[in-house]
Amino acid sequence: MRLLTAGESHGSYNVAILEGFPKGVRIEQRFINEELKRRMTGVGRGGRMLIEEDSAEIVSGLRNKITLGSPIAILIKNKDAKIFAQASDNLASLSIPRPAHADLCGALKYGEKDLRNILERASARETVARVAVGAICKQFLSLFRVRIASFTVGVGRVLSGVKPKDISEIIASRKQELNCIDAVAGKQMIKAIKQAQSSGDSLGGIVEVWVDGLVCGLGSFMHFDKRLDAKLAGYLMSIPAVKGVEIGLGFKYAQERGSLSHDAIYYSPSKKFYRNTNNSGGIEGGISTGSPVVMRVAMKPIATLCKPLESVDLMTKKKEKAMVERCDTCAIVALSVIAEAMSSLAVTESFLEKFSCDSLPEIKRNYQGYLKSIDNL
Ligand code: EPS
Repeated sequence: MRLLTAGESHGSYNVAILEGFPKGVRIEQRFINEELKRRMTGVGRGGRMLIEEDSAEIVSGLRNKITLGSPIAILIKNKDAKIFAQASDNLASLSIPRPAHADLCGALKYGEKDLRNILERASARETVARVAVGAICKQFLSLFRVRIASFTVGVGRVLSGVKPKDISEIIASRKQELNCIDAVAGKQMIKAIKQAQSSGDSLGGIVEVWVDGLVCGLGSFMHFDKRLDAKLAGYLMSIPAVKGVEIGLGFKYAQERGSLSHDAIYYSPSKKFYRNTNNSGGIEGGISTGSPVVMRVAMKPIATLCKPLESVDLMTKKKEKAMVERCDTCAIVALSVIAEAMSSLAVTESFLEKFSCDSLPEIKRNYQGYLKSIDNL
């Protein structure tokens, strides 16, 4: 599969084109819109989310809700459109870059004096297109009982120590305002966000994503870019503001002794091969083990500060406060939804690599045949 997204933050539309998605899969636009709505929620979002009503329009690749195997094109309209491909706007030019945003490096790289021509594409608004595609992939994966869910582990320095028993507990956490399964920590996180908001500051955080129901055997050690962990980490790192990804025990794995941390292997005729622990995070040798894939994603604080940092005007070279348009304080719930979407995309790609990519009946045949073959090993 190949995904292409297009669109400026305040252009007319965000666009996604997904090529290589199999034929014969029923897609509900309603589910895509539910995911887009989830992306807009959470304490700490800024004024833009009060303006937008994100919803997807699928304009090609389906007939009567069933995929045709042709590229799927999706449009998401920006209500707050103020720049246009064929009409001039009256927007003032912007010249004071925000630290931590793409403003300065983008301007230097592209030889640009008006920072609007950089920030429009660098904005995290682009993730609406990815969430729409993630919702398509989730619908495909659900046909094979694969479920993807996430929860908030931390906001700033407030961390939750609660570990979920299974993915159902994570799905239930969506009812919480901040998507946190630890109600006490969740309240402290909300308080931290409100405090940051009132002082014009911003916060980052950590989310944990689970992919449950994958069979053993997705991804490969045969070549570096076929590794499932490498693909997932790359896709998660491509989310704006993400600075770290861990799989399983992650950085803590490096501090443990192998004898105390590797997942010992057992066998019983009913369970077949199994493990009692999942420190690998469901991936060994770049291949899914059959245990849930568990990943943590760390996001830095939002770049635009209402109480701006020092910067320098590109035109005058004089010291100035960084520009402020509109500020989000924290986008941790959005990160959860986007991380689920990128994980769905990565896993679907590996799934199609293993079981073919043309039509759903063929994929189902290959999948069932493979399950039989590993059972009989
Ligand atoms: C976003 C839309 C943007 C920001 C935010 C994410 O809208 P605006 O720039 O019009 O306020 O709220 O952008 C960023 C965090 C960023 O880094 O650019 C959205 O739809 O998610």
